[in-house]
Amino acid sequence: MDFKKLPKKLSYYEEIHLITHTDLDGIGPSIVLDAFGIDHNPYYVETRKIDEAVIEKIAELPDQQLLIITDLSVNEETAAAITAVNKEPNGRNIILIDHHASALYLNDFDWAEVAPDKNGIKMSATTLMFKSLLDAEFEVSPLQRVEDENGELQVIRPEYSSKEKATMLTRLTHFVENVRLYDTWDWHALSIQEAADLNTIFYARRRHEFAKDRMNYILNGELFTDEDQQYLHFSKEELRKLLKKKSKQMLIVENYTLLGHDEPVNIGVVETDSYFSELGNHLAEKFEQEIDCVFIISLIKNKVSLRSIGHKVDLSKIAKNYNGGGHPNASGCDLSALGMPFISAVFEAQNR
Ligand SMILES: [Mn+2]
Repeated sequence: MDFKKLPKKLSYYEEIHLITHTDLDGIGPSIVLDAFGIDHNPYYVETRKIDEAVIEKIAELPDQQLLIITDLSVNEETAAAITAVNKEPNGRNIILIDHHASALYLNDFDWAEVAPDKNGIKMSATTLMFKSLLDAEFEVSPLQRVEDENGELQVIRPEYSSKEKATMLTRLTHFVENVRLYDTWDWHALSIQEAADLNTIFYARRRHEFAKDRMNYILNGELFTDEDQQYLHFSKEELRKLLKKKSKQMLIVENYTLLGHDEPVNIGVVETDSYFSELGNHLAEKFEQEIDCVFIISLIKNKVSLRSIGHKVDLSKIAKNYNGGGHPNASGCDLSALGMPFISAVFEAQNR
């Protein structure tokens, strides 16, 4: 994909759709597009539902409309469907921007850009979206959505001075970097708490309110609202308690063989449904001598969050074998795919 051609392309389309991930790095590209004044319809999709969602969208995508996919990757079958759409003469087009190493094969297609890192810096989807728009010489010029007399949201495009645009670009850059720091876990190594706080607030707030308040940040310079600040204060205490409790509860499944990894591993297993990354990292560090990775399971959600530190295991390869995917140190898969052998091993660890 020649992203330099983006500006011409974006103004050419009658409507733009964005299919993106449900996490912070998923909403990031939508906020970036808004900040650059590019109106679009966002759809938030779980990793496991992406192919279904894209195929469905293709079926209803009208002529002269663009679909952008960010922070998610499609399988080969969907990739073939996208290639076919892009060859049609009706002006429909689909592009994909992702940073997951497991999606590198999509770079064979001219409609995709997959870059896990650039110049030695780990990328996030939000950063890649931001960079491609900057490279394409887009200007920060936030569109705003206001309710009209019928309660419907109308897009307005205020005029900004070049000084205002420069200030807003600095703020947007800061927001984008915080998303990148969080998504790549660089915030942890660099001890940048603000990035983790941004993620906490993302999960605490309703998605559209989060987006609206971050747009207010770009306009006014206040990253967290008073309500956000109060929540952060409360949640830090909650997190401290959770880390302590789960450190005590963690079971160790020893010498367990996983698909996608040659040697048997020791797995620290806990159950929770919040703070996966904070908890996973905390346990992986605390029990570095005893375990190779942490599996955080949620039976209700049929979800397992895989976390590790260092290079002992490539979790993305393991997760791929269990209906999931992700990064070497942070991935996710289905509990049902790990299946009864794993669950039995957990019970055995419990009885030891
Ligand atoms: Mn991401």
